[in-house]
Amino acid sequence: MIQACIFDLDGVIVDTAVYHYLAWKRLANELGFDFTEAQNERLKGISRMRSLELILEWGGIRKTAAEQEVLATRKNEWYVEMISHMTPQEILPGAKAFLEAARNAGLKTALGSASKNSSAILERTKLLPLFDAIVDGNTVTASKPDPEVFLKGAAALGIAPADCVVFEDAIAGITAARAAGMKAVGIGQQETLTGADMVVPGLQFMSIEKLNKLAANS
Ligand code: B16
Ligand code: MG
Repeated sequence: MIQACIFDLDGVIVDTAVYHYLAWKRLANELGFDFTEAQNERLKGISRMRSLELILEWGGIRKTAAEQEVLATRKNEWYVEMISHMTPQEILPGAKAFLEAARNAGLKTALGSASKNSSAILERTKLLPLFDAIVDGNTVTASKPDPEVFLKGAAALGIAPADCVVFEDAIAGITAARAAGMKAVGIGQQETLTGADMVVPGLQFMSIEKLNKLAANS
């Protein structure tokens, strides 16, 4: 029986990809090379340090670990400045309504995100009270597709992994959910999110009825 919903943040609840893009682009430009939107797409769901490694690789630049820390901090300062202006209007369509519907149906809710800025984003968008637990880049050591983030979410809620459903927009997150022994609802395109138990274009297309059907089919 489904007892909990665990949500990825970026691409599921809000879309801060454009802010990541602007901050990474500024950093790349300062280092003397460009960074495209297509490259930014490939960083969705990927941790900050791994994203930087990939960007430096694409720019053909080598930096020591200490220099990488400085660069990542710089990028993050620009990103944090941008998200500090976010408003509830930036919540993706249907996300708030589905969170409320899940809670009204007696389900527990948790966040399972790679971001270290998730609390700031949830505060700015006023969604923090709708989550029973927050697990993010500050509490997790292994990145998706490792299941750690979702297993910690289930543990924080006190719910068995088999009774949790994960909502994810990145293929690495779908893989992580399956590895955790959870059901996975993909948010995006069917062709991209292979491996998900079900795919919807956005949470406005999700309902408790569909969730129950998913449970009945397993
Ligand atoms: P931060 P998610 C991910 O969020 C983003 O998709 C990814 O682009 C970002 O690099 C990562 O968080 C880390 O974010 O720099 O804020 O710690 O999709 O896992 O909610
Ligand atoms: Mg995501």
